[in-house]
Amino acid sequence: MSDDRHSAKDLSVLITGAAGEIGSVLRQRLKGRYRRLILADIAPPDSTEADDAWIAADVLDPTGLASHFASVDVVVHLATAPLDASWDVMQRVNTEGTWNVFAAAAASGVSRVVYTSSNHITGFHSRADQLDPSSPLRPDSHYAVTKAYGEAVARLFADKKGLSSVVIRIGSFQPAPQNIRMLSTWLSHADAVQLFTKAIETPGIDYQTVYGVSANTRSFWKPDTSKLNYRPVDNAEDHAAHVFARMNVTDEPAVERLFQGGDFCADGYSRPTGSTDDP
Ligand code: 15L
Repeated sequence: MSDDRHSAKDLSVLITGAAGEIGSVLRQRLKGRYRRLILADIAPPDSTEADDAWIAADVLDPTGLASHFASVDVVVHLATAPLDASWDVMQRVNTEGTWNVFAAAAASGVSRVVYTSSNHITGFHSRADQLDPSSPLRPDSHYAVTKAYGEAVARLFADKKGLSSVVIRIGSFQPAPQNIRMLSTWLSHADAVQLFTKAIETPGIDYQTVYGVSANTRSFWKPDTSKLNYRPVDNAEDHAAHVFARMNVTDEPAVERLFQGGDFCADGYSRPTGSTDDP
């Protein structure tokens, strides 16, 4: 796979899961930026604009994916199972589906896959720690385990097939931070657009992982130092007064308050307290 892209205008970009929350923002903000922007989802949303290039694509259909990826330069793989999906659906869409996307991309000559992972892949780290992409995985949920699988697939295809991959561990993608945890994890829409744009366009990347987070004073994750040169501008601290007007620190249940993953960690938590590895 060659990584000889020249400028954004030359690129043909396909987004899986384009009807979802992140996809809906990207498809509006990236309109007109690329030679082609192909929007893929199981079914297009109810309201689409006439010039949107929608296709129906299922990540569980490898043959269909291969045909859609012909002459695509970059696949942005957003498609994911809903958080409340059954384990059967979640593992199929997030593991089998992600494998299918990378395999079809490699077979079709796609030069890069941008894979959306999640901050929950390191959710069981203490909130007192500041992580970078080399910190150990401590997934906090079934969902996070499937994202760990996806990151492993991305690494495998980079190492074995030379398929360039950028892995984005999305924080809390919201118009504004909704609670105290999001003062650390917030990813604004504008910063997300900057990050995805750089992930799509920065040449010469073999494999790179980055936390998708704004320039939050309380961030759990260190600023990006990679070749991507991601430089977020929004800071959740600007919304802190509003958040604290609605809740106190003690409103967060004790287990949520300990760990970066918050309620994902608390869900089903039954570990006895007092063990040596407690944060
Ligand atoms: C995620 O990975 C989820 O997809 C999203 O719904 C939020 O829970 C987000 O993380 C978060 O950590 O706030």
